[in-house]
Amino acid sequence: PGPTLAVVGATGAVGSVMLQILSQRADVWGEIRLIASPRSAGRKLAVRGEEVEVVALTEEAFAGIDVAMFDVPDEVAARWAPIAAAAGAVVVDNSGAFRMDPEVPLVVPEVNPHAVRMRPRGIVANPNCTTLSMIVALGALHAEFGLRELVVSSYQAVSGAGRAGVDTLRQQLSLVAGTELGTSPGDVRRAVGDNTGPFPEPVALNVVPWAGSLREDGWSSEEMKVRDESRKILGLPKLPVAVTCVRVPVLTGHSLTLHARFENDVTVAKAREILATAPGVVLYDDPEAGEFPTPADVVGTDPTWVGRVRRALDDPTALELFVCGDNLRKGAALNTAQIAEVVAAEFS
Ligand code: 11C
Repeated sequence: PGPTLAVVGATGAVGSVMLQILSQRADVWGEIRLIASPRSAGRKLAVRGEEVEVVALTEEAFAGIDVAMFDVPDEVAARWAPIAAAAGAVVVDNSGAFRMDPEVPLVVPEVNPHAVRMRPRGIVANPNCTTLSMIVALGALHAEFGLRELVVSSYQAVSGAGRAGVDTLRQQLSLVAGTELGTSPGDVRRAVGDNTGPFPEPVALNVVPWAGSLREDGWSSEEMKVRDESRKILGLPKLPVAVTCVRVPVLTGHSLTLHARFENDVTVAKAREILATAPGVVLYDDPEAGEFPTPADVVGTDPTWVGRVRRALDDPTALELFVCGDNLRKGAALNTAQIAEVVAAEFS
């Protein structure tokens, strides 16, 4: 049998996508153990067509585990990932706790797979879903053209904020559907009430220019993650990056607009050739036919979808792009599974 795998946080929004992905991909694993908080212990979840009982997160739960995928809040990962690593597991962590630790590689298998081997703490980090929703396409363009500067705006789905985000949008939509709301100032806010869930403002019939928590000088944590993580993954520690993160009333599928400036002049033809052949990327871009990716069409799929490829009107070294990806799949569970598979290959 292959190496043993633990899924920590198996009952969460990303955890359940993880179990689907493990059931769909080529099976490289021996035992798969499902781990969650003590209150979920005893539940049975389906993976690889079998019902598996969830066990509580304890030190003993990692006995005999070779690889442990974590999808839990930052503070839970900060405490338990080192315990799992000390018990002998290679940890692949999807929280923000270790991403910027210089002794923890931050890996996207299509972009920097070699980084997986340099893991002195026994921990490999998985990027934030917003970074992941663009970085495969951007990495392919960087490999050819050499990235010099990046300006990003995100259009983030509510499932990035977990089950609470999904529940909030569904509930708000049920309150505004079929009404005249959205026609006078504050009417949506009054209808939705004070309970805006994990978002600072109503998200139904709205866009909210905020994700995460407040950082210095008015930046949000999500914006800082996109900047810091992109620099680390691409190996460009001084890359100028400007980011604005925005939440939109989409259940799943993060989208981003990118203005990417490169070392030399670029052509749309060459950019399209790179994007059409890059692993993990689908170019879907035919403006004459009105074809471009949207989150409603890419949800549930694995690739990073790219459309609206244009050369900047005022800068021949820059490209404008629209990218879209499933924030729970490539944005979280799929990339974690891909990293775990790279580690699993070391066992054969
Ligand atoms: C969101 N990207 O859409 C965030 C959620 O650092 O893994 C993921 C937070 C993280 O709200």
